[in-house]
Amino acid sequence: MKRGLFVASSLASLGLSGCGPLKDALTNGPFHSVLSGTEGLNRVVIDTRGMARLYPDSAVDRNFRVNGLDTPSDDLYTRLARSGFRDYRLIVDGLVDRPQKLSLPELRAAGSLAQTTRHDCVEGWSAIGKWNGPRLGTVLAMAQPKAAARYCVFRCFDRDASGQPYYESLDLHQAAHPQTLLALDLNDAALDPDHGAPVRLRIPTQLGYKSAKWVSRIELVATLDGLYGGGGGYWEDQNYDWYAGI
Ligand SMILES: Nc1nc2c(c(=O)[nH]1)N[C@H]1C(S)=C(S)[C@@H](COP(=O)(O)O)O[C@H]1N2
Ligand SMILES: [Mo]
Repeated sequence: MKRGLFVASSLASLGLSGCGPLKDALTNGPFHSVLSGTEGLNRVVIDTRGMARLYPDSAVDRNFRVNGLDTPSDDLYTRLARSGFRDYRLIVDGLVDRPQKLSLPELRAAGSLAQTTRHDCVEGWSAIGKWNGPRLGTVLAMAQPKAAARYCVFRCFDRDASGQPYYESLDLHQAAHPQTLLALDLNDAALDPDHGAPVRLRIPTQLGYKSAKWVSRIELVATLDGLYGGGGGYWEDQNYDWYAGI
């Protein structure tokens, strides 16, 4: 087992999250009161003008660390992966006028932005990768969100040991940030299963847990209430901040 997964699962068995200790320091320490006091301001600065730093391709970490829940091994995912995800369709539905079912070639045709950015995990490690794929905003626009839509929810193929699915959410403003991608490639190769194949969210302006891997469906909703724990994400339901701007 990879060390990160081992640490995460042993912490989980203690009832602590994989990103727990540092996260506790961030949410309970003095840093947090500074953050909460200026959160409104941060939100404006980061979401409308703030751009994540771009790195030269020479800075990429060729062995990009793998972290989080285990790569899905259920029948559906295994079958899709075996055929090179030929039968995969990304569903975009919910509060939209034109629900979409997009194949990988259709997603590639929707745009291709190459972006070398740093992924920051709340556990305290970072890795630089070159990501490539269409902007999330472009793909959402294809589905024509209705006026009542406020968030997009990312449903993923993976589940934790207790059967709880991983999910994440962004508001439509964060989703439309020009650096928010649906990544199809990492370091010039199609995403491998461990890094979230065939499609993962890549949002370099927010902490790593927001960048959902193995995305199967994006649902547009008016509220996050009533969805699993109501926190808007797998880790958020375990008390991580929904707003994870860096
Ligand atoms: N579906 C899914 N997405 C996920 C996770 C996960 O467990 N499941 N872990 C998150 C966390 S905490 C991190 S740091 C990154 C790890 O991405 P990597 O394995 O490509 O490094 O994925 C994020 N997205
Ligand atoms: Mo993370």
